[in-house]
Amino acid sequence: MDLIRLEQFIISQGWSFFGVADFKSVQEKICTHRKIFDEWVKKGFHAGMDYLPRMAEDRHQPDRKLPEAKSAIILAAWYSNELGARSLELGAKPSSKKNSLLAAPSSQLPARGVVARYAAGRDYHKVLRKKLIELSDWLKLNDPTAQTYVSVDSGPLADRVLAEAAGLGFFGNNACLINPSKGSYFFIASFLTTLALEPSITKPMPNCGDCKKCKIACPTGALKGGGVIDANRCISYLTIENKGPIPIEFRQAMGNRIFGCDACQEVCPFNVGRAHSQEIRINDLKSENGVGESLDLAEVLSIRTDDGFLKRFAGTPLMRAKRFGLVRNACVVAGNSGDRTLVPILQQLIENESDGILKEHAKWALSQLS
Ligand code: B12
Ligand code: SF4
Ligand code: SF4
Repeated sequence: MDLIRLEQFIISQGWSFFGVADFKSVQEKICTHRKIFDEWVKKGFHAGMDYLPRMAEDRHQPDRKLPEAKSAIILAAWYSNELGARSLELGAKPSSKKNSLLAAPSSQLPARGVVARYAAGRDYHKVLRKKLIELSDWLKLNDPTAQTYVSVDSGPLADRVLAEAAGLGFFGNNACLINPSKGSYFFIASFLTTLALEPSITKPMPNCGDCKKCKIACPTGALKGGGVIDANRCISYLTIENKGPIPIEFRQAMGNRIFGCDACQEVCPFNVGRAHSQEIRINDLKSENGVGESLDLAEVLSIRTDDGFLKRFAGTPLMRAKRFGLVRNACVVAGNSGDRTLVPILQQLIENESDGILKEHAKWALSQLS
């Protein structure tokens, strides 16, 4: 396989950077990771994400997916730069429920909820998977003996462990994979092949040193140190994966984050000042082609049916939360907003909604606004 042509094809597809790892070295890293993963699950840090331990066997034996795998190509795509959504500024820990930073600038703009940067564009699973399949077709055209297996995020592969093995970055204390010269606002996509490709030359990586900025900035105390996260406390988990209520103790700390959270990345010195090296090269991942950086709370609170939700959010990462999750989150953000113009919409929600959990969240929001 001509590596220069492979690289040219990958770059022409819009990937930001990539690395190649020898499959054996990937397997070794995954063995070390298994202990960390099992310990994490034993402590219950996976919260309600039962699919993680369920997929554990496949996840730790990637050769089950492609028995003759010899190489892994791990690809990174920027989804934002540090100039994107600013949940830190707008959604900082409220010191009181009347916090002026959280309030809508009344009479001017409708109150809005901040969408985490990774979710502002089109659904990355679909966008990146399509690119991986194109890459697979290209590879097979060049070498018909090649077999491949592709996965982005939801597949049973430990994306960050593979990315670390391919030299894309190091594990930060904020539990993200960080590229030392570029930062962490990138998706990771994994591509296994039976072709024996030349592995990338990996550079020695830095580490976090004495820095604790992410731990201090985390509004809910979800970072336990050493890159370990307790998902039960993480706003990203609570607003996206969680199928039940948002525990009362975390509601004020959510601030105006309606979907996901970036606080632990926004303060990271590896991201700050790096906007120039975080150019989004795949158009569908740009916020102008998706839901954008924030949502109008009144609009979200007025979505009464699953069909209405589908019409508004089809093809975006927000589908993951379903109508239930997004309306639940919007109630919490409304309660934190200080914007009393939302009171009638919340009252209507209480009257017309059949879901008891949503009613309770709307009541909580009203109590915060009264
Ligand atoms: C479950 C999951 C979550 C959970 C749990 C998060 C977590 N940190 O584990 C929740 C819902 C909270 C979540 C949140 C987010 N997620 Co998420 N998530 C995943 C998913 C599906 C599995 C991750 C997992 O298995 N976690 C369990 C831990 C134990 O395993 P791990 O993350 O693979 O590895 C960690 C440890 O094992 C440890 N480790 C491993 N080996 C070693 C060795 C040493 C020496 C050390 C010190 C540590 C260490 O460090 C790793 C990083 O923490 C992956 C996709 C995938 N298939 O891997 C995406 C993924 C991790 N998420 C991603 C993103 C973008 C996010 C958010 C930024 C979204 C947002 N803005 O809201 C946040 C970030 C929150 C955070 N600070 O981590 C990206 C991360 C890209 C990157 N550059 O790191 C991924 C890789 C998706 C993708 N393919 O792009 N996510
Ligand atoms: S995503 Fe938000 S809540 Fe989760 S660990 Fe990072 S700062 Fe904390
Ligand atoms: S904020 Fe500091 S401690 Fe946290 S990941 Fe970045 S460098 Fe590491």
